[in-house]
Amino acid sequence: MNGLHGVKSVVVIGLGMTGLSVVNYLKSLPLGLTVRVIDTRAKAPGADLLPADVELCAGEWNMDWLLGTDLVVASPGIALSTPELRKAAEQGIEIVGDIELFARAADAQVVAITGSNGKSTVTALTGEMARLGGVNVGVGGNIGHAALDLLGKGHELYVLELSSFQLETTSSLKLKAAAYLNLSEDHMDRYPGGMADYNNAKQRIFLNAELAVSNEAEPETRPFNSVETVSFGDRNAEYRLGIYQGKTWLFVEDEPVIAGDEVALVGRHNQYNCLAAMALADAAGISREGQLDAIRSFTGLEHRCQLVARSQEGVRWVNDSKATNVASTLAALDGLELDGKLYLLVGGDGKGADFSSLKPALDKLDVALYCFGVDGDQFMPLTDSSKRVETMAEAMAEIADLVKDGDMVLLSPACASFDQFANFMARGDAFAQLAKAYAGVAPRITGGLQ
Ligand code: UMA
Ligand code: ADP
Repeated sequence: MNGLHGVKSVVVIGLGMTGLSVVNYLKSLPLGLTVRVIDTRAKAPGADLLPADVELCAGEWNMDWLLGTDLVVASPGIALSTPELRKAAEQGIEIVGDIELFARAADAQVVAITGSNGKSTVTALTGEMARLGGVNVGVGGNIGHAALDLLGKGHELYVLELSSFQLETTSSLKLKAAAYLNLSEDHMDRYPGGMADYNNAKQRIFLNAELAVSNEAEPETRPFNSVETVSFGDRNAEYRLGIYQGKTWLFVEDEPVIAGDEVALVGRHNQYNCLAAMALADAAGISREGQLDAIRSFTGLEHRCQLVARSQEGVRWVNDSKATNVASTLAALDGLELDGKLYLLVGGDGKGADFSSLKPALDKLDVALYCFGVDGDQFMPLTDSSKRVETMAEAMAEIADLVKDGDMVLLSPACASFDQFANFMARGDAFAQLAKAYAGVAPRITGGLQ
């Protein structure tokens, strides 16, 4: 079962992680398909790993290939509005993404997660719940492990993180449950129609879902279609935070299931992330015991509010490089209480965002704002003492001479990294390396800020 009946030739657009997984998958099928790849980059990242019988056109479009094929598989980094892809679509050529191919071949139940922030955390946590609940689980998608690479490994459950780009090219993914965590401004360079377009793409997660998991506080995350819905939140949500024996607990319906202070992840946003993961896990039949074991032990992923160094003087360096939009930076600042000053590093590729909503959160803090990267200027009006620097390293060097006991240096840039780094991981690694050097002590890595 692969849904490729009648297809003889496929053109794959993009040869990054997705494109390569698509090529490998297509070549593994006993269909004798002719597979060709177009990548608009002169140096396509996966070129060295391409099977010898797969032709590559790099640095330009080959319209003969594109318009002469039966099927196009587009990587998420390529917009469907690209004129060449529009032309192919106008000529009636089917264009899908890797997740659609996965959907047509998936051999076990699937749950999936989308949203502007928290996707990777909820995906990894749900996967951990399944693993600790004794389920052979495959975790992948936008989290950094191509979904097609999970197939054929005997998994009993798939947990997929899905970006809006991936959802745009997916139409038949059957989901046991689908979570839409939140919606905030991001990727406006890809959605000229604004937030409505971005939301429409995310809503596609519910197209063939048995259960929707929505955020009670964000009506946009409720399905447009009539799929059964549960929500997470504070008030009437099935999965909610509430007070029990004088402290915050995570509730399912009326039952308090785990105290907030037993959650290994830090911050209120992460307690909501746990609730969303529990809703998905319940739908997938994962035991409550496995769920709670994961909530107690999962301290989070790298580059998300991660303490990477602490000096003998008590200065902390925190890597939140994955904060690539305003809402994620706001989540890092929310409830932050410091004895000293916050040195906040922001900037990079702003993706057309409006950063003014950071101002109220910054006004509440004793903060020195360092603005770097191609869109650094856009942050300058946010505080009176903002400093413009060219690079993150330049800011780090300057800050190292200023920090005192109780201060925190936080990289939570609210921007993508592509102007100066290969990706957010490279940016976070560079920060951590400098932080360790300036702290002058062996790092103590933990999952959170406090
Ligand atoms: N590109 C070109 N020409 C091409 C193809 C791609 O210039 O012909 C550029 C794109 O504009 C983009 C870059 O190359 O900047 C990478 O695009 P890609 O589609 O080749 O990316 P992959 O390496 O396949 O990685 C993708 C996801 N990346 C994107 O959607 C941009 C990865 O998510 C994901 O982990 C991987 O598939 C496996 O599913 C990363 C990401 O940044 C983490 N996602 C965005 C986000 O989370 O905000 C959506
Ligand atoms: P995504 O995969 O959607 O980018 P991550 O789990 O990688 O989400 O987290 C990205 C950023 O968003 C990090 O800075 C993290 O601290 C922050 N974050 C995580 N969960 C939430 C949430 N529920 N609301 C807002 N920000 C969040």
